[in-house]
Amino acid sequence: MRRARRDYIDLRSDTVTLPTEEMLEAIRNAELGDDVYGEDPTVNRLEEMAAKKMGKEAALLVTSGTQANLVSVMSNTKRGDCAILEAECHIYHYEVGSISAIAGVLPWPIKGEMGILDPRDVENAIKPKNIHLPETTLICIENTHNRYGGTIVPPESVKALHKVAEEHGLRLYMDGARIFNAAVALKVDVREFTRHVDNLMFCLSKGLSCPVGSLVVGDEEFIERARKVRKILGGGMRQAGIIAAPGIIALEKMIGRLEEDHKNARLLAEGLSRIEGISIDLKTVQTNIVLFDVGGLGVTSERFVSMLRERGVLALPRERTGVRMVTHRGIEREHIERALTVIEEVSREIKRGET
Ligand code: TLP
Repeated sequence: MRRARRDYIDLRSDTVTLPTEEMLEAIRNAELGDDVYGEDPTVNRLEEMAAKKMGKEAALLVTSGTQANLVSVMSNTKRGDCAILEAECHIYHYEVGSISAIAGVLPWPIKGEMGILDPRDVENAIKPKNIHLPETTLICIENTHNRYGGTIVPPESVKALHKVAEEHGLRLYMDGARIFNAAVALKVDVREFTRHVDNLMFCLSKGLSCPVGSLVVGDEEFIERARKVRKILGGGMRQAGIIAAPGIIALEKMIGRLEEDHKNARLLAEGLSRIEGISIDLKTVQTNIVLFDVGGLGVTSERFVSMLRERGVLALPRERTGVRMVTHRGIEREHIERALTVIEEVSREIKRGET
């Protein structure tokens, strides 16, 4: 396998991870069939494994996290419904408005505390029965929460939201793109989170290092609907065992190592907190995402990120002065140390007015 961008320390996202040699070998040797007919044994095995791991009845392999969220929203609602979600969540910000454009659902954003919705705010937002109003049928949460910096929505908060959902006859769905990061960070079984939601998705192609794929997980009836919705969206795949094969390895072997990414994120965050002109809220650094602000240096994040790039470090600019870095497999302690040195150099240069 040839690796692109070998010379960069790529901290833009954990989506940039490449498959392991073992994954490539598994792809090569995967037993295949036509998954639209339900005949790909490798896909079937991955879906069974995923359902079991999450403590649910069934699972469905889809192409991406974005597709997983759309399939799930559509399978949990009907057109014209209203879905309550956290105001900074991925579904609302980064999925091209598909919740309204394609699902026909009215998103009802509520601000949470570090990504955690207050059950009272959720309860207040549920629409009463009234001829003028859409029907609220779904609550969406995100765990870990991307835009708050990989923060964890703890099991007790998920449970409290589930209680509200149950009392009002709504469903609770979790965008668990990085739910294993949350479980590893809290050292709990992932089912501590999943038992309190009706259904969820998680991604294979982030910290778990697979090249493609996400899984939607829930009860049999929901997954049957989701399978049909996936087909409507053109997401029915044929010999998808080549995607599922590395997924099986991910579930068997890649979860525990997420802890390393969390340690590296901590190291990075603590280093950043010592650099003058950079501000960071260490409370938000709970898993593998590090958000910081370069406003104190008097530059935009675009400029800051482009200066890092010139020196071999890749990061993502966020809004005017925010920067995001994400740790993942392939980023070792020495890369973090090197990145910190580069960030220090760039910050000093900016302060001396050399840019
Ligand atoms: N997030 C990506 C970008 O889209 C921002 C990233 O680099 O973090 N839910 C959550 C919480 C996500 O963070 C992402 C991806 C998705 C859904 C969508 O997954 P993909 O990229 O597979 O469509």
